[in-house]
Amino acid sequence: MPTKILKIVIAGPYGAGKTTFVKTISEVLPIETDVPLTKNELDGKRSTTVAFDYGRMKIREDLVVHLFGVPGQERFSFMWKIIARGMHGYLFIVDSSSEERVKEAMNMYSFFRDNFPDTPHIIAANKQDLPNAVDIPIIKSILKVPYEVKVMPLIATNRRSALLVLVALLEEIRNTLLETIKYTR
Ligand SMILES: Nc1nc2c(ncn2[C@@H]2O[C@H](COP(=O)(O)OP(=O)(O)O)[C@@H](O)[C@H]2O)c(=O)[nH]1
Ligand SMILES: [Mg+2]
Repeated sequence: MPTKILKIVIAGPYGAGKTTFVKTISEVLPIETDVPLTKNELDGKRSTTVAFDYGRMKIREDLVVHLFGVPGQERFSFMWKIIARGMHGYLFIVDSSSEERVKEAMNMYSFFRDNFPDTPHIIAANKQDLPNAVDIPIIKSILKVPYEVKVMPLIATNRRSALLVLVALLEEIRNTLLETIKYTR
């Protein structure tokens, strides 16, 4: 049976949890391109991703998912389109530990919506293990998420939680494909 390959992009701002997510999910040793931060960038983080994260997971004998995490900082935005090329869907991760952090995701989310309007995606509200984590409806309103787009809670360090989010995205991709077939008949 031929193996189907899905390209999934992991987007979201700096510090959202993209590298953590890819590490938690990946069955192969993930490629990381994190470098130490300069002193004025240190705010609880020791490193940042400058190229991309890569990970892979075999869902079934005939279905393999390739994960590509983009660098979150705005100054790397020229790479977002390059990495996103040919993707089947994307997961947009936000740090939901405070409203300020959620607001930091506004520009990047708009970028993805504007540049990839027809690509299936879901949003993951990460760090839901933290005590003051922001609730899903507030995230929807800050990011102006269309009603049909799913926002799911996430704890990227937890494999079960990460897998639930990945499966929800795969379902979204499948539904979009089914819709496409329906309307082109
Ligand atoms: N409490 C908590 N911290 C997390 C979670 N996911 C990631 N982090 C932390 O958030 C920081 C940024 O994560 P990282 O994966 O490097 O973010 P990236 O810049 O999007 O790749 C790191 O210190 C992680 O350990 C989570 O689910 N809960
Ligand atoms: Mg990273």
